[in-house]
Amino acid sequence: MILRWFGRKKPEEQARKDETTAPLPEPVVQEPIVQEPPVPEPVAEEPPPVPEVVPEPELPPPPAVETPPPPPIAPPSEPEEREDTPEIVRDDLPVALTAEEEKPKKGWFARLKDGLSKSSSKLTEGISGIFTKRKLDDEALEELEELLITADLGPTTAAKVTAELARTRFGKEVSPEEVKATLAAEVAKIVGPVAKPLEIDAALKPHVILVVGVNGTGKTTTIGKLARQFRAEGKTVMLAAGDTFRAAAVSQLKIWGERTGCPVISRDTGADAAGLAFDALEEARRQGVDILLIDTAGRLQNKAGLMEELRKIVRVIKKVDESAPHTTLLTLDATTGQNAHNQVEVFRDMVNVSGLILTKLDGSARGGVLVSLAERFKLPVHAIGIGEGVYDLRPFDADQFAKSLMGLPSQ
Ligand SMILES: Nc1nc2c(ncn2[C@@H]2O[C@H](COP(=O)(O)OP(=O)(O)OP(=O)(O)O)[C@@H](O)[C@H]2O)c(=O)[nH]1
Ligand SMILES: [Mg+2]
Repeated sequence: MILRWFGRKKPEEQARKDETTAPLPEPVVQEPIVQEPPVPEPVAEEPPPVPEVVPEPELPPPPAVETPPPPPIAPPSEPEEREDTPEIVRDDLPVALTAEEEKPKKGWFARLKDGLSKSSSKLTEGISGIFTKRKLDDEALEELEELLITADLGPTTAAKVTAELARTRFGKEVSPEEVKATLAAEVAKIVGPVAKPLEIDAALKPHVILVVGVNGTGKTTTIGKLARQFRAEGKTVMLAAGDTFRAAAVSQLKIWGERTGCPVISRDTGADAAGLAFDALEEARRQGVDILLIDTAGRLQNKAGLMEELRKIVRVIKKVDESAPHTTLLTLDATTGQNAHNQVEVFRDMVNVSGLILTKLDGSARGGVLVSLAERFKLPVHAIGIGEGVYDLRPFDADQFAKSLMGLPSQ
């Protein structure tokens, strides 16, 4: 049976209420696996006994992790030595859970609109500038196309959307409101086909989700947010700290594990990531958990060794379950604009990316990139991140996104 996570249609307030009040089931916590020397062909281990723990009643805020923006993508043909990769110091992560998680007070649409306000104000101000008391002539269309390109909608989308406006309104006086409404409808048409809920196959124990992406794009944070949502739905979740490259990456995931009541399988820094993934999958199978979320290292795109590591993770987990990973999520940071296109190309060729999650749509003026990604790659967009909080990941809704992007009300 396929359960559609994100698929429920409810009034916003009710949905939020359900989510915040849903009791988390009793989790089991797995002691981290003690590091073993890297093994080329990993072998399953007997796990230690599993203690019962009571989950935190409330979710404290996520760790304040400072990550520099992802570097520009270099062609994969320029391998660098792994040893040369600069270590990002993130050892200042909080270790104690103190404050309560701030639950969102505003409805989802309001928060989406707030989040996209930088992108939408650029567009709406531009549109008002072009169309106030003006006929839709060639010059106005050219200016509009230019504006859409600078808002990261991409040249193809900009041309298509502008042509549609010209088809119906050319030579007529159009108001900024009419232009915005037409553009929102066109954007919704383009992104509609890719707005697909993340489907979890309940028959799989576990459904394996591999999370990949350039460093700093939000892989670990997205895993934490997803884990909370799955747990709130009563599913059992296990996390695998596949970013064995940095000690801080493991501790960051462990914090998310504590916060969401999910066991975290980890090894020490430098351990073989594929071996860890193998162990985690065996353990998840043994415990019969519903979902295994595997975190991976960033900086893969210009490091042949690390790229190979990602492929090896996939190869090795297939030895346990030929159909795994069942979902491969690519996280993309919306603030990187058109660079996200290169990232999709690189990761799509490397692993079989099954869907996208656009993060950091809040505070970015480049939210339009989602439209050009949809147009070009047609990959499902499962969810969008609009903040660092555990509640700031939501299913991608084409209509709401298009309206928010154009600064229009939801109705
Ligand atoms: N504003 C905002 N910040 C986000 C969002 N998602 C993640 N972040 C922040 O982005 C930073 C990087 O997120 P991580 O989850 O550590 O990214 P990562 O891909 O795991 O990074 P590496 O482990 O270095 O590869 C953190 O400070 C997060 O809090 C989002 O949707 N909005
Ligand atoms: Mg990470």
